[in-house]
Amino acid sequence: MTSAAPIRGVTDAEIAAFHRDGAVLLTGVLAPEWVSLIADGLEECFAERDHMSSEVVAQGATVRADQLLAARSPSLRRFANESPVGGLVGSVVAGPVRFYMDQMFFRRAGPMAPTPWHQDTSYHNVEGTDLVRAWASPDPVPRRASLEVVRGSHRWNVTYRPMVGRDPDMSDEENALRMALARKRGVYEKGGAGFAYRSVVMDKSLPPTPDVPRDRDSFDIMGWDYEPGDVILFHGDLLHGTAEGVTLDRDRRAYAALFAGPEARYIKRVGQMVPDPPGLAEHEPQTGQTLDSFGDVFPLVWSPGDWN
Ligand SMILES: O=C(O)CCC(=O)C(=O)O
Repeated sequence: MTSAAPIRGVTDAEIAAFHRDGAVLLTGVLAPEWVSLIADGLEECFAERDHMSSEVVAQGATVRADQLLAARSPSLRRFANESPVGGLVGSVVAGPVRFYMDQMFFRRAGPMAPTPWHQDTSYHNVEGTDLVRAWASPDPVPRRASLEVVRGSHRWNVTYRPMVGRDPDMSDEENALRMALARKRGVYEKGGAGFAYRSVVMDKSLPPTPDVPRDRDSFDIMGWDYEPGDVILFHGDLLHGTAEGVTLDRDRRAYAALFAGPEARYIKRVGQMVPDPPGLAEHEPQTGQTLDSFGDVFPLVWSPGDWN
């Protein structure tokens, strides 16, 4: 499987912007057939929940956040492995790229549940300087509803404590009560937008994530007007989220895949939030192993020379 060529290649200026800011919007890189594949795959997964489907309720609105979609959707498996996104990532890491995992953040039109500010890598048993997220949507997303990032935060050399909004096995009322009690007792620490840390998997050795919504003006926040066919690439350590108090005029169906360059390594995290991809446990992975040790779990999707 090899990542197909994009409509256009990544420019040197875009590569420099990615490394400087931690994120870059690549405009007009995906042909319509790839955009349709994302829409089909997301609708398919939205219609059929699995055991990792969760509804995160925040500020009275809901976002459906599912994990490991390529494992269950042929459309998204094809997109992750064969679309240009793997090669776009390869252009910024300048090395071979493996597909690590994917997620969806699916919202219908109406009040928008904000995404809490976080770093992606702290949620997974992987670390490295060349972990890159590729974010794409079949819907136009205006700047006010954009994925937002703190410019340059991928260089802060810190891993923050990951946060979750709610326990998917509990009702809204139980969750709200549990969070209120836990905060009172100091078990959870409040994050932005009513999100909280979950004590069972909380790694107290990691510093709390900054409350970006509260101190918004003190951060250098970037966002974009996004059109279908664009791809946002951002570094796995970059602090990102979405703004609060937004109402969506139309659906905002987002697909985000995490890709790994050759430096990425397995790390057993105390605070791992997202289960390892299927098949990894059988390898009995050890902290420090590079991902090429698990080639059947993390397929190679692009190598230098494939199309650039
Ligand atoms: O699109 C969103 O709301 C959040 C995306 C995100 O957090 C991610 O891709 O890691």
